Amino acid sequence: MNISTAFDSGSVDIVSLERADDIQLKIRKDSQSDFLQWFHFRLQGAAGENCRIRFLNAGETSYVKGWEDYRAVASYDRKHWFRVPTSFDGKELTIEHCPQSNSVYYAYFEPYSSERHLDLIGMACESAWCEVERLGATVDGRDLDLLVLGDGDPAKRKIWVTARQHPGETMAEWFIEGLLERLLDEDDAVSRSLLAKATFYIVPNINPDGSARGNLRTNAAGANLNREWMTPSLEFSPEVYLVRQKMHETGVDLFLDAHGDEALPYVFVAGCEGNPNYSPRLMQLENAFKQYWLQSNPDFQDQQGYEKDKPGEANLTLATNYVGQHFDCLAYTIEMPFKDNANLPDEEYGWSGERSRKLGASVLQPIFGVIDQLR
Ligand code: GEM
Ligand code: ZN
Repeated sequence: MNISTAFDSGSVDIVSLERADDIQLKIRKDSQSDFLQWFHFRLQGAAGENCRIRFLNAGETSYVKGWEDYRAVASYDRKHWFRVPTSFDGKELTIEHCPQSNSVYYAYFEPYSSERHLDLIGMACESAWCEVERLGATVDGRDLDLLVLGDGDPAKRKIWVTARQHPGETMAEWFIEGLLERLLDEDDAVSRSLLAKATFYIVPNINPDGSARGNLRTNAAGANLNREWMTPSLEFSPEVYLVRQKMHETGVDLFLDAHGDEALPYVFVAGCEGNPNYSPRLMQLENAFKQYWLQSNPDFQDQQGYEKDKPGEANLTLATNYVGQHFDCLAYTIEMPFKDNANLPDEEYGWSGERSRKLGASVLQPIFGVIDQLR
């Protein structure tokens, strides 16, 4: 048998590979950081074996509640991912699976590769409505890609969408893929109406280094990008520095930041209720946005989510809070589950790349609902 991680977002440490029914692994820490949760590896030579894969340090990971009712994903062809029997005893996470092939991949969530990212950029640029702009270099020297959709008319609204500040939250880039595909559909009336009213600035992956490295939460320098928005630096968090700089050039009328949540099995949003500038206008915009989304996509719900920030106590180092405060605009963190949507469970797949894509396409409805009220 063999286990390898020498591929995009591959990450796990091998403790023992002596017996298929007692494979012992450890989840690896993020670069220059103590965060740990993401895993992605290839197992070869175990076809027909009743494999028992134990993650010995699951009880020491960043989000231990993420293992309750969690099932890992597996794939033979790296395109079709399915859930496999998984259990957590408070200390170890155990996958029990009999691979049908001598090559099988296991991951924390359905991966979104660097190559697929570059294909997404390529697909978008095929459209006459979309230009790609290189904002600069990441810590490891990758291009930081910005997609600009629309004619850039300064009179139009500016809608910014970012994804994968936390690179292991791969559902965020699946979400962007679905959003982009619909926004660039010339037969879609909502898309055409939106592009007549707004310019979209979309960053499909603000942390490409962390994605390729198999990090859950940090960039190559160990920065949690979603705590860098007050004082980003070109050395430690160039990805935030460059996006923020561009936002200051264009202005922002609506901001969405796509994430995944390890523990809560729901799709939800987190707003700016704790910001110093939070106002009845922003509250009304947040409520309208949620109502439009509730009416158009039952995968979205507003009963479960993060505890609300107390007035004036928001942490302005977070993207949504910083942008909402600085630009006095509607700003939301969008959360998707690593597990499943408990309101609409899918036994075979749980929450998935495809459901994230469909959710991304559906977010155009609430954007369309509030576009004329943003200012
Ligand atoms: C979260 S954002 C947390 C927002 N919390 C409240 N109460 N508004 C983070 O960065 O920790 C996003 C994520 O990682 O999914
Ligand atoms: Zn996140």
